[in-house]
Amino acid sequence: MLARFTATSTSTFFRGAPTRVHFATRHSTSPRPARRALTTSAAQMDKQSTPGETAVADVSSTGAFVRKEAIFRHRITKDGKFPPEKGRYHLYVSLACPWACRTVSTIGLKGLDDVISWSAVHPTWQKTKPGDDRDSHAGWAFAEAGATLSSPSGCGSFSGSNYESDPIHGTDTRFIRDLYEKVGAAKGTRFTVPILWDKKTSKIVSNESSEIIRDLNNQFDEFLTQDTIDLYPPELQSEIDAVGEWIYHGINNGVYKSGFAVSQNAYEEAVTELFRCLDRVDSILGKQRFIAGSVLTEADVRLFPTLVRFDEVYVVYFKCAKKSLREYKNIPGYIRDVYQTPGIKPSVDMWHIKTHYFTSHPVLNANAIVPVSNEWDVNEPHARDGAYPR
Ligand SMILES: N[C@@H](CCC(=O)N[C@@H](CS)C(=O)NCC(=O)O)C(=O)O
Repeated sequence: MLARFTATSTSTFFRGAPTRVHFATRHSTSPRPARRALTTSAAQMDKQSTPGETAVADVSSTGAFVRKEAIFRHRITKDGKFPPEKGRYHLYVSLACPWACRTVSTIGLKGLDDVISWSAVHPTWQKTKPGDDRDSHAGWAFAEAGATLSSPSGCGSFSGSNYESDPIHGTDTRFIRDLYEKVGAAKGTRFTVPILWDKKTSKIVSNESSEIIRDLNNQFDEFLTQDTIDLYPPELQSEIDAVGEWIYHGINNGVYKSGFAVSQNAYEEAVTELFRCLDRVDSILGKQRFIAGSVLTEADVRLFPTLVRFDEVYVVYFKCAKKSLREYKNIPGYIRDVYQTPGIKPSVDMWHIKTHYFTSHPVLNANAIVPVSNEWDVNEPHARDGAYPR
């Protein structure tokens, strides 16, 4: 019998009914000690090698995290191989992944729900070749709504809502990796989300969020019955591109460079640059409402997902601990302002976020313990519609 306790979340971040997270202690009270010893040693091995060939393994000789480029880079264009069409494309996402959540919020902001479908995977990574001991890869898994999964090394049991089996291929695909293998992805490809999938040709159009959101913004407006927001307006494009550049390196990817570094130097370099960039963001947000000007743009869509999970995950898990965001002057109000913008809420699910990071990488968090944290109320008034500078 496993000893267990239940934590019930009342978080304001959670969508729908309160979600229960069940934690099971690892230590069995089974009266069969020989069998128990075997199970424990198998789990210990997994903790050192899992999740195998993923971003966690992408470090340089100096111990710095170096992100691999996305491989699938087709674009949606009227006269190209992948033209805009209503109902043709599906987005595979994880609600934990900040890159994937940009695509979900773009769908919400633009009002594209009836044009592009999307579905989310379970937040806890699973072994993707469960029968093969030599393949230690763990990654995104499909699971029926409400199904319970344990960490890749068998710790805990995690069930919630807002995930489902593959709505396109059914039980034919168990993992996101299966989709990449279906299209013959080259060896060494990282099996990442988001994926923009073409249902007509059974191909991956793109697995690069920055390009997917650009295309969602400007290629599908003809299918909309109502006026829609332009997230990349001509007059702000150079500013959006300029801030996007340093925010990507310093913040979006900066938290990963901090969290996945395997040397003190690489970690300190990343975390120092991260907080330099966060100070810069806070200072800009004291002069204008949004990061590229007075209106919400693609630059906010890219920045927000990193900020909204920062205090809950990155401060603890990625050691971005110099300061939490709630200590800043302008960033907390900005997070609330963006969160409360119509269309954004479906892209924020704190159960998915916390469950994913803390339970998916045995090499970083062997026992898959999810910390109890002091979530802040993102529904509080943001008070950012007044005058600037402030
Ligand atoms: N460049 C990609 C990065 C996507 C990415 O790194 N996704 C992570 C989740 S946060 C992932 O799926 N990782 C799987 C792995 O590392 O194997 C984008 O922006 O779309």
